[in-house]
Amino acid sequence: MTHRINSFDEYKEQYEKSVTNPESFWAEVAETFSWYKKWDQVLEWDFRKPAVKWFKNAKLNITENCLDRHLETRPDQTAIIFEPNDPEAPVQKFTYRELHLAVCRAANALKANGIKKGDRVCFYMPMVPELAIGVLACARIGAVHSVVFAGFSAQALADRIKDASCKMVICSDFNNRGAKHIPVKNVVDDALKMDCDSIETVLVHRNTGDGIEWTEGRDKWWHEEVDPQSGDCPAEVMDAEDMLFILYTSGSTGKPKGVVHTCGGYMVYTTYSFKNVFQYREGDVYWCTADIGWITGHSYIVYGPLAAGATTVMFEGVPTYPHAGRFWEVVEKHKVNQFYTAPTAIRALMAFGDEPVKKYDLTSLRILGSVGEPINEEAWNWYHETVGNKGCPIVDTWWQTETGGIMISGLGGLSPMKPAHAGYPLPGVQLCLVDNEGVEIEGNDVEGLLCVKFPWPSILRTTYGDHERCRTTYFAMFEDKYFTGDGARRDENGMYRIIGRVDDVLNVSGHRMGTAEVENAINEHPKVVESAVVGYPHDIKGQGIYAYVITTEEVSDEDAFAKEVRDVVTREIGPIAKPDRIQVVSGLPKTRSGKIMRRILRKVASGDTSNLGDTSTLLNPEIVEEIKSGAKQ
Ligand code: 6R9
Repeated sequence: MTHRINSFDEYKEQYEKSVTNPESFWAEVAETFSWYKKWDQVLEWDFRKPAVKWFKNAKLNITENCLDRHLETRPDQTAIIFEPNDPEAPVQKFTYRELHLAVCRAANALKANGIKKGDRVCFYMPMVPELAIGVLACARIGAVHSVVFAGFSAQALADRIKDASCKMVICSDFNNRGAKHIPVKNVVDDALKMDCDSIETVLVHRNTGDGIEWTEGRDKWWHEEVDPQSGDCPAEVMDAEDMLFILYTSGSTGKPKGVVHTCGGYMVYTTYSFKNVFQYREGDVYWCTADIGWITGHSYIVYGPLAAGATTVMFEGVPTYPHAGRFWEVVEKHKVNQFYTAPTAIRALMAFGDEPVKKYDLTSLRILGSVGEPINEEAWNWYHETVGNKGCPIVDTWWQTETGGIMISGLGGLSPMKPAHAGYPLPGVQLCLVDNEGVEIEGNDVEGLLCVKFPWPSILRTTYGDHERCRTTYFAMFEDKYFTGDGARRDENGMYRIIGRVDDVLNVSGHRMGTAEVENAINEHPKVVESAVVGYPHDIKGQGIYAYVITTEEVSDEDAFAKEVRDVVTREIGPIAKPDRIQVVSGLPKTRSGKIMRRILRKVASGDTSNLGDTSTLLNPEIVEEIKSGAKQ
């Protein structure tokens, strides 16, 4: 396939072209895909509404592009390598022909169970091939998938099912994750007790074979529904702007947002960015360690790599099971060429030293990728020196659920690299930095709020069921710009360094979480009156969660109380949102207008109390001393 940039000069040329004539640039890229009907117009947009249409009136099916068209050129090439949690368990491989067949069967099973174009199907599953197959089966028939990370609680799952009025949930019986054995179907059963009236069917994939509860009429086995189906399932003709999926993500308010991506632009952009950032070549084996429950898994395990005809690895396990060398063992085993992971995993493995890395032959590695949060210099250097043996370029890829694909990154091996800097925008991505008033900050060696001033093909189209929320969150802050919520620096050479969120969003181990979301969960504890949550620097997680809690009565056993609070958060959201530190306080620092002054709470949480800044506007300045003296370290 064409459109792989081959030098930094070529990148500059392409970038220039993408800015001066975006429509012809993207039309040329889009020409390399298969469409039932081409577009009448490449782009129509208005950020004020927002309304963005790419490839207007074009018709396609993304699975034709991920599967069918490869049947002519690479039917016997491996599409997916599945590496199970247990290293002794057999590896499963699907060629493009086999994957096509599996997807068609699953698609027919969905149809047989009443799923039609436009219906929403929720997934709550481990990283097994059936997850990728199920997602593609939805896309095949035009159903909209909403994958919920299987670490979320029953409550969080129920909220997401209800928000999208899903008709079906697809889950597994149990999950194996490291040494853990997680009763997933059980969580689904609990969620469905919480008024999820829209659900008609629960399709259960037999993963471990352990006993589960069964609701006759509602629950069905995946293998019984899928296996007898025909392997012929014509792809539904989709408009380029028809919905492909919903993926929930946290914002600064308590309620997660259903970010909506559509078929045409998302396909074009994820494929284009995949090939260029990872410099994917025919025959390469590519591995992204993310979970398909996050956007990284959607775009860079499933859609981008498969549309590009790549071999993509799916890993069920965790980095440290059964030992801290597991990632490297898998790299050696499958001769992985591109490896894409998160800084939190790198930091966690770095703590085990070089020895678990050095045990394995990593000479197949050509490109290393990072995503999810800023990568600190120490982790960057270890990744580069120990894992990459100084011979593999690192691509530090900045992007978001809302952007659908990678926005800022080096192109593996072509672009200049600088630790902790994501680098330059991809072709088609027109960035700008603005000040608090929205005035653009020109020139280099400057810092500001990161915005994008022109649409790229995989920009979010709406937030499900609430378009106004999409407008106010992303497009109303600054006129005619998409606001990312991140602050960034542009260095003297124009390279971007992401500083982090400027809103009330935490980034814990690369997972986004709104402070309000965690506070709402903590407030469910019967003894909690009010709480405030902030992030603080954490060696492994990047950010840890620090919670300040006001209680109805005095707490005699703080440890026992902290455990109760963590249990409540686990129940409401999931274990990833558990506060690391919990401090009981008698009040929170508030301004006269009643706003919590988080600046002070952040400073105390990070142990930096020497200069708390101006506290004179506080309604209750005396509380600051109490908070300082009781700080948890
Ligand atoms: C893909 C993904 C998005 C937020 C984003 C930013 C942070 C992601 C980053 C990064 C610095 C990187 N982020 N990649 N920060 N350098 N390479 O992670 O999507 O879960 O929506 O998170 O993550 O703060 O705004 P999502």
